[in-house]
Amino acid sequence: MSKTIIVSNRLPVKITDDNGELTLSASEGGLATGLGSIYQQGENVWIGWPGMDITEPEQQKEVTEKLKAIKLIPVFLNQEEISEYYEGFSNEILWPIFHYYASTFTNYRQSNWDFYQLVNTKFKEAVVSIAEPGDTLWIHDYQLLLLPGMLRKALPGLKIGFFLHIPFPSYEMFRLIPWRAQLLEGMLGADLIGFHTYDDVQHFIDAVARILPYNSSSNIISVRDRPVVAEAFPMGIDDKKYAALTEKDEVKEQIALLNQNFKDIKIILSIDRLDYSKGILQRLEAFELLLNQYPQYLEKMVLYMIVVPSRDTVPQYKELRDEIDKRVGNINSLYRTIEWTPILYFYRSFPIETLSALYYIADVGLVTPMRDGMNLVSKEYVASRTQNNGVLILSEMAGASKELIDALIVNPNNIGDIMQAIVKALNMSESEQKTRMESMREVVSKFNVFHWVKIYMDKLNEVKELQRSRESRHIDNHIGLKIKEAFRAAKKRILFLDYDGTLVQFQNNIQQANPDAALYQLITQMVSDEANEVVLISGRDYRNMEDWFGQTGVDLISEHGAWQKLRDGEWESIIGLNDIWKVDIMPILKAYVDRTPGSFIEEKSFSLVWHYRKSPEGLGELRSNELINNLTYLIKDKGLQLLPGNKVIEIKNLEVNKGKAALSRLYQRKYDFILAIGDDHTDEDIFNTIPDTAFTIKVGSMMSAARFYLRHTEEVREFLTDLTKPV
Ligand code: GDG
Repeated sequence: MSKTIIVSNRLPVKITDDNGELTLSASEGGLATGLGSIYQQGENVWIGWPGMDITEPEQQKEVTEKLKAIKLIPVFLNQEEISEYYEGFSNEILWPIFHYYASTFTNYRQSNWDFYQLVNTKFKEAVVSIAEPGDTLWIHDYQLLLLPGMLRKALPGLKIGFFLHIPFPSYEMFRLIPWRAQLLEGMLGADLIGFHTYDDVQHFIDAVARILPYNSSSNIISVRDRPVVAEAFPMGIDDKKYAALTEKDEVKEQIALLNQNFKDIKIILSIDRLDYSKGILQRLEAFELLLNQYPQYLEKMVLYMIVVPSRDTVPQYKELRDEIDKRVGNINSLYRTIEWTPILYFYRSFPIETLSALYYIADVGLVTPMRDGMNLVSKEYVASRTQNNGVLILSEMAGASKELIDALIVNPNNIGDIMQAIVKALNMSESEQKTRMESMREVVSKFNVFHWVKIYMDKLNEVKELQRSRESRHIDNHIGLKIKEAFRAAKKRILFLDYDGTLVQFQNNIQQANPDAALYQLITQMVSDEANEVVLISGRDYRNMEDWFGQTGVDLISEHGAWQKLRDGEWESIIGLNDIWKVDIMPILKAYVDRTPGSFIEEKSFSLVWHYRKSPEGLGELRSNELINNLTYLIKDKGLQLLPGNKVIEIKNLEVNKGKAALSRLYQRKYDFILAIGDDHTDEDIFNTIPDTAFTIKVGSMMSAARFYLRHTEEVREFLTDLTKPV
């Protein structure tokens, strides 16, 4: 029976030490609730650090036993590992960079990195000791970015999912990390990489494109021959649990008490872990501004602020705590009256029942992080509003703002904006509160944490399926033999071969991708058999094709089919094609060349191509998108087509494509063996139009209509050499 293994830095457990007597209790974080449905079933387990420095072998044994009973497996870390890997690398390098808090003072300590690798290796060993073929792994968060890659190496067939709970920063931030390439390679060991938002996905794909030599098409990255998918899965909460909590007697009692204490006083609630990314100081500033600008609210409202202790061994967190203490003290001392204190501040955690009561009675939920992967507090507030009232103020920098669009969305840096939002919230009519809250409650309910787990797991299985079907279509010995048998049995064969990316690799300079001696030799071998018609079918200019292959005995189709030449014939173009449209398009392309260093125009007889392979990464893509937008309308009535290719955009006559050109060849004669090999999406036209009995082969690992796959140009050459070798 295959099992699922959850891996995260922390195990969902609290260990308390009563004079050497350890007691364990399950902790109920959002992740633990969501994944509870998984790890508590069958053989499934959860691997992680129990959260304490337990060094005594006897005690380790005891803890291991106790954890085993609740399906948890510990990875023990010593003090040095905790301080270097967890506090150092994870929380002083990754956390700030991923939350856009990098500064010139960030210290990229080598020892932190060494320990990060070491502890990830420790986790790997823990997984390897229990993983079996067919198992599924779900690895969580930024402390374990290297783990998927390490496991992929150790157990290549494993199904590995990874989820990042914090934002993935833009390339400009991410590139600062000295070990950026290794971190990305680590993540790409997974089959499915999940993020909270679409922006995170885009940032990740962008970083991969700029740092690693992998191609991607929309959200699928080809890691060597393995497609890896990056996708957004906004995490939800167990909304029913929060709704049900408000009905509990214990919670009702607390609600009654709070109502009594805050009669006629509006409560603005703020709950966070102690973290500079949560925008606590800015929130205080906005609140102070409100007290200052709107004296009518004095004694009419309170800010109920809970800050949960966290990472207080890290110096910045200690400083932050001191600063909060100071600010709260200042504000309270300035505005307090005998009967009223503006900020009720608690630096500790509370039982969930108290949170529930607070969520239930708070008139305003004030959630204004500077950056937050998702932010579950905002969703918990909404889920607890069973009366469909209350107002959520939410930072646009929280992942949750993408879903909870009916909140009052604010920029957390704009103190005035936050203040105005509080004023608006305090004055919002009940009907508006209801409309907004109902629609947010619907979102929170539909996209709850169980839904999150389900769609993630479904997708992971789907990706694995995709890889398997891709793998089964790769030409191995067995398939190779079948094709060879068909080849041998045939009397009249036709071979359509694309050139760039199929027979030779792409080069920065298009003229550098010229044929080498080995390729000419292969061509000679192929054409020496009278039964073979070899057709090189390319988007290149016909003069270029003539120079290279005019005398080799192959048939040539160039410019995607605009020109054709039989082996001993003359070049002929499709009748009726014109190029007068070039007059209109050329100036536009020239403008893009002026604005995009490294780009240039290639003029073919019936098409124009804008190349950006040599342009700075990113700028080329940006301009190419602009260009596409720019041209889309213009080409409509001109009978033209836009063809985005590998770092090129080609504008050509609509009626010309490789599929039509190939098909016209097939009309002329009967062939009993048809083969087509190509790598980019202009070749898909061939795969889609020629008969199903043809052997169609895609080079690379992108999605394709082809029946089979080869990995790269060398494999293509080996395959053709073997296929056509004289017997
Ligand atoms: C990371 C990402 C992402 C808070 N105080 C108490 C308490 N809490 C609970 C809340 C909530 C959780 O802690 C905090 O979750 P957040 O999502 O708001 O923030 P992070 O801890 O930073 O979480 C974040 C999350 O991962 C999930 O992917 O959303 O962006 O930074 O559930 O209720 N719980 C109890 N007492 C408290 O005093 N019992």
